[in-house]
This record gives sequence, structure tokens and C-alpha cells, in this order.
Amino acid sequence: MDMDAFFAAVEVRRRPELRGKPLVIGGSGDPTKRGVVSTASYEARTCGIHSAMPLMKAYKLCPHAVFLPVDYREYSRVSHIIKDIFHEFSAVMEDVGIDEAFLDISASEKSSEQIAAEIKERINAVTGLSCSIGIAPNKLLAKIASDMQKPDGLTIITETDIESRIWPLPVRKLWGVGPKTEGYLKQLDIQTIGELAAASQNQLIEQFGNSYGQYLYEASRGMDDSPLVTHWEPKSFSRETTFQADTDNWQTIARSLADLVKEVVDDLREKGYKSRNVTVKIRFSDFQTQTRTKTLPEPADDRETVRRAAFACLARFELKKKVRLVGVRAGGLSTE
Ligand code: TTP
Ligand code: MG
Repeated sequence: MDMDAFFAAVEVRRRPELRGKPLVIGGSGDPTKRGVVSTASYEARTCGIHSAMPLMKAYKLCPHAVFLPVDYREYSRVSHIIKDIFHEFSAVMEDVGIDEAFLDISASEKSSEQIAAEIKERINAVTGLSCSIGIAPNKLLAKIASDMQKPDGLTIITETDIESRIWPLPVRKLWGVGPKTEGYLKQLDIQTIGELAAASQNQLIEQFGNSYGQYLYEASRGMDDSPLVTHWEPKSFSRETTFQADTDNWQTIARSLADLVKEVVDDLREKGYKSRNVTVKIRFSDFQTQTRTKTLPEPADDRETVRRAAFACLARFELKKKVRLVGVRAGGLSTE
């Protein structure tokens, strides 16, 4: 299951007057300022706006769109509600992202279509939101299927559909194939999943190494036996912010860092972790990026300790150039 235009849909949910309008969620919500699009409503997508596009470009494409800031707290709250509903339908759930999850329903007596219909109904009744669902024999195909008829889609892919429905799709639709691999494959004249499936196992292993080559070979045939990961431990919590204008004002940088520390500490406490090392990242105006790490004498989850460590890191940077971005990460997590 994957929610449709999730951040935008949550905004429409609390402000129904926005329904049907082109809506762009990103950054501070001010398209004259720095920031990227987190998501756009389907109305705004018709103008060519998509996730990760600079807000200023989105504004050029669709000046009459409504631009809103990211309210992560609210999306996260709704995300919890949705995950709880998914969980009602199977104890075996893999939580993938803020708006996405896999459910193993192989043990259920009801048909998969029946379950999918009930999930959609429940989600809509409780939250007013819509989602798209893919039903398939494995995670790889279910993920592709969930994306095939968005929004409010329900797509079933069986092993016998692979040739007719999966092979015509571009290679990018395969999980784990990003722009880089896409580029390499294009040089080999491979653009669709079917063309990938026509390549020999040896050729793919030669080109991409043992494990990734083997993965591509199997994925192009719709093969995937990876289990659902039902329990997942975070490795770190991090936050970063890009300044509206590059700055060399220490006060401005320090204040942002203190705000980021507060958010990271809130995450630690909410999830019940303590951190053993704190890292500060600085990106300068020329995009050079540096980090400094401080190891704590013992794991901590209190703001004062984390803040002090972060400021000790900050003091170890040579701030000769203007700063574009500052970030903080709490790693070395433990739960005791
Ligand atoms: P997606 O599920 O990729 O996108 P979506 O739910 O907005 O739209 P779709 O109907 O195509 O599924 O991501 C879920 C949310 O994650 C999305 O609403 C905003 C956020 N997000 C970002 O902040 N940046 C990104 O680059 C992407 C892809 C998503
Ligand atoms: Mg989504």
C-alpha cells in the first residue's frame, strides 16, 4: 500500500477548500525562497511538478498553485493512524516509509482483493484519504503494482503477467535501480525491464558485479524471495536545514544548530533511544561538505548533553567560507 500524494492529501484533509486545486508542499511554503518540492497534488503534477524539484521551478511551471510548508509532525501523526489500520489486516507488516507498507496476507482466509477493498474502505472512513494497493506474490512486484494505477489504484500482478505487464516498463521501476544504473543500462541499449531480462546473467554480473548483477538478473524476471522486515532498528536520527541565504553569521548558524538538536533529541526520546555520538555537518557555499563528530562518555538523550556535544563539533570547523547548510546527527544508538 502507498498513500496517494500523501503530504498534499493530508493538507487537503484539514483544509477541504483546497480540494481540486494544484497544491505544492515543500520547504517553508514560499516559492520565492530556497527549498524543494516534497510532493504535489495530482492537479499540480499535470503542470509537470514533481518531488525534489526546486520550489522556484515549480512556481514557474504553475504560478497559481497553492504553496504550503512541510508540517512533518501532522503527516507523521496521520501516518501512525494509517499504519495501525494496515496492521489490523495482518500481524506481518513491513513499515517502509511515511506513507508505505507491505502486508503479508498469505495466511488470511479472505481473498486478497477482498482484503485490499476493505483496507481502502477503512482508510477512507477513518482518514478520508486514498491509497493505491498492489497485490503480488512478492515485495518487488507488489511495489511496482501499487504504482501502476495511481491514485486510488488496485492492481494485481501474478507470475503469468510478468511478460506482458512488467517487461514493457522502464528499468527505473525496479526497486534499487536509480539514475546511475539507468544511465549504464542505456549505454548497453537496455531501457525496459524486458530488455534487461534478455541480457545474460554473465553479462550483468560482469557489468555490475556479483551481487547487484545477480539481483538485476532476478528482478527483471520478477523474482524476489526477500522476507518482510517486521522489526527495524534505526541507525541514527538526523536533521538538517539550508539557510535562505548563505551565511557566515555565527549566531545564525548556532541558533539553527540548537533548533536542530532539539528536534533530534525529541526523536531520540519519542523512539526511546540514547545516542553515543553526535555529528555536525556543514555544507559551504561552494557545496564543499565537512563533518565533525564527538563521542559522548556515555549514551545520552538529554538536550543539554547533545547540545554541548554539537557545539563542541561546531567549534572545530573553520568557518572561513559562507555556510549553506547545517545538520546534526545522533548516532551510536542504544535502547538501555
Ligand atoms: P511518495 O509515496 O513517493 O509520493 P506521494 O505519496 O506524495 O505521491 P504518490 O501518489 O505518487 O505516492 O512519497 C510519500 C511522501 O514522502 C510524499 O507525500 C512527500 C514525501 N517525499 C518527500 O518529501 N520528498 C521526495 O522526494 C519524495 C519522493 C517524497
Ligand atoms: Mg505515496
